[in-house]
Amino acid sequence: MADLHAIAQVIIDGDRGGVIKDLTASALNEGVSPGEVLNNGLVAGMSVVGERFKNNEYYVPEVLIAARAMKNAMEILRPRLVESGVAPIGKVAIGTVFGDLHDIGKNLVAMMLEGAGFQINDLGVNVQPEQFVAAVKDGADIVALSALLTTTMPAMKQTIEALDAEGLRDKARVMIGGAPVTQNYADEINADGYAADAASAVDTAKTLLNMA
Ligand code: B1M
Repeated sequence: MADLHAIAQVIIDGDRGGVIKDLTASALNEGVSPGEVLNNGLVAGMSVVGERFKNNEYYVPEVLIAARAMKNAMEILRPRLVESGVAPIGKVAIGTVFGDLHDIGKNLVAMMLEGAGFQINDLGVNVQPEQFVAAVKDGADIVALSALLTTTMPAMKQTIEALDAEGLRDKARVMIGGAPVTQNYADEINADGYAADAASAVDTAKTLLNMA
C-alpha cells in the first residue's frame, strides 16, 4: 500500500536511510498519481518543515536536510510530473543578484517554493538583470531576488529597472529577500514583495499570485 504519510515523514525527519526514492517510486508504481505524491507526500512534509522553521523549532540544518530529501524524491517525481502534465501553481525565476555569490539562503527559498508546487528556474548566483529579463520573457510569473551583501542590494533595483525598461514590469511580480534586505528597502525600490525567510517566501509568492 502506497504510504504518502511515510514520504511526508521522511521529508520532516530527513532521508537518513536513503529510502525516499524507493518510497516515491513504489507509490508511483502502485498507481498513485504524480500530483498526489507531490501534494500529499512531499508538499505536506515540507509544509510541516516550513511551520517548524517559522516557529524556531527547526533551524537551517534541519531545513537543508529536508531540502536534500525533497531533491532526492524530485529526481524520481519530476519526469513523471512533466509527463502527466500536472500544472505548477506558478513559475519562479530565482537567483542571487549580480556581484553576489551567496547561495545557501537562495537555495533554501528555491526548495521551499518547489516544495509548495512552484516550478523553479534557478538562475544561480551573480545573475545579471538581463538574465532575469530573459526569464520573464520565457514565462516566469515571479522574479525572486536574493542578496546577502549591502553592496549588491542595488542590483535588485537595477533588475527592477531593467524589467521596467523592457516593458515587462506588469508581466511578473518581483519579490526580494536576504539578510540585509528589509520591507522598507522593498518599498523603496518598488518591489512587489519581501520575505524574511524561506518559509515566509512561500506565503509571499502565493500572495503575489493571489493564492494565499
Ligand atoms: Co559572506 N558575507 N562574504 N560568504 N557570508 C556575509 C553575508 C557577512 C554578513 C559576513 C560578515 O561580515 N559578518 C558579510 C556581508 C556584510 C554586508 O554586506 N553587510 C559577508 C561578506 C563581507 C563576504 C565577502 C565580501 C567576504 C570577502 O571576500 N571579503 C565575500 C563576498 C563574495 C561575493 O558574494 N561576491 C563573501 C563570501 C562568502 C563565502 C563564499 C565564503 C560564503 C558563501 C557560500 C555560499 O553561499 N555558497 C559566505 C558565507 C557562508 C557567509 C555567511 C557566514 C553565511 C551566509 C549564509 O549562508 N547564511 C554570512 C554571515 C552570516 O549570515 N552569519 C556572510 C545562512 C542562510 C540560510 O541564510 O542567506 O540569510 P541567508 O538566507 C535566509 C534569509 O536571508 C532569507 O531566507 C533564507 C533562509 O531563511 N532569504 C530570502 C535569502 N534570500 C532570500 C530571497 C527571498 C526571500 C528570502 O525572496 C526572493
